[in-house]
Amino acid sequence: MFVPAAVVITFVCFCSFQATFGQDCRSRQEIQGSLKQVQKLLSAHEASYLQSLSNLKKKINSLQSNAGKQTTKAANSTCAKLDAPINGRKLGKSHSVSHEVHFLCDPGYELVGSESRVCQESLTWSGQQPTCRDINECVSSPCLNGGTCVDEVNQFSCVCAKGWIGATCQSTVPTFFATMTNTSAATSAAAATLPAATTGPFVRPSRCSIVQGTTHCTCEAGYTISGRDSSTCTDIDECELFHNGQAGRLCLHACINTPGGYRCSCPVGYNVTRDGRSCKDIDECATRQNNCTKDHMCINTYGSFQCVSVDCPKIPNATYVKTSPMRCERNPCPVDNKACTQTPNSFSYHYMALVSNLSAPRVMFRVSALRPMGETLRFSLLGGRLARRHFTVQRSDRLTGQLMLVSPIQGPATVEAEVEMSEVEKRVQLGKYITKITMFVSQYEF
Ligand SMILES: [Ca+2]
Ligand SMILES: [Ca+2]
Repeated sequence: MFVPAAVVITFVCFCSFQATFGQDCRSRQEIQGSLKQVQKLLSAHEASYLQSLSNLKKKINSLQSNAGKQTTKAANSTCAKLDAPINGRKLGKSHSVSHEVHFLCDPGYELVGSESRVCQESLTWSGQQPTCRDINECVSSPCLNGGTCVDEVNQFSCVCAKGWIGATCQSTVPTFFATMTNTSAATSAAAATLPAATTGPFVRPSRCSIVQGTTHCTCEAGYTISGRDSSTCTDIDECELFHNGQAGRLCLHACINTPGGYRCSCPVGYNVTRDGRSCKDIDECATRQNNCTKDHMCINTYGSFQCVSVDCPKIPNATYVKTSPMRCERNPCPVDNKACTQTPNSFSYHYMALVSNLSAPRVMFRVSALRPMGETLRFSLLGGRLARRHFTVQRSDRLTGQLMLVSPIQGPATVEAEVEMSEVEKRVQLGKYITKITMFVSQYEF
């Protein structure tokens, strides 16, 4: 806008200069014509200038008005607080415009209504307030063999047809139960308890009561109504029901069904643990339940124990003496007896108890030199074919070798492995030390 004005002014000055000196100036008419043109131009620019100012003012007003509106909105731009549905949860705490909240139902319930709702510009929520409805677990007809499904929160129960038993009526009632279930129908007296009918330990009368004209019968814990005859409760065979880990194995070893319950049993050599389901080895060595003699050592094993004694090896050219119950050392070799110096300096004995089928690979045993010896230590596996099938020896650091289990051992078994550690300097063997490890592997995986 100011640039054209400057141009105009320059033009006017040029003309007035020429008019003052008057010699080569154009005629007065020409000057007046020019002045009129300049006036026109000025008017046009003035109009344009005013128009721009007016536009600018309008824009400023509009911006001020918008800013005002937004400030008002920010002051209370939240939607009303939403509650979580009963038996459900609400995710998202912000109730501001354009924020979302989500809804979830507890297990066993399904959402009816909007899964998510948005706080809209109008400060109202989109969608409908959801509710959580109990899922009818009976829809999939889970009860087998003519059983009737009863829907409960997050679960169902089956009232089995006569002759069937189990959570989904999947098993037949053993014949000795079936013969005892023919008792009288439920009593009509409200809140009455049936007298004990002619029942065996696996069959009990139910407790029935009438609530609003309907008979409800319940059983003692561990029993279930197994037929249409609701007056009789039959023991639940938990061992059968949880056979092979349908819902996790009940017992680590064996399951025994009992009237109203079950119990677990363990093999000889184990006690049932406090939770009643697992087996714990009996430490016969600690509890004097062993028959090891004085010159033997008792080694506790899984499910049993072993009596062991160390006899020092008889090797030509060398003699060994026991320096501790588990160690034999070679007597000093006579001077210049090279055959003697080639024999092992010592034998150490170790005994380990393992469970059957222990997963591999894993480190079973470490052999370390107590002090730096020679230039190099070499570790190697000695022993029979069985040892080579299951073990390998690796070096784990400069002074340590480790016996690794590389394939699981199926018990019961006794496996021996020998780790030889040799001290070498300038390719000459300075000494070798044997560690014998005997592993007693149990019959079971516990
Ligand atoms: Ca039982
Ligand atoms: Ca034992």
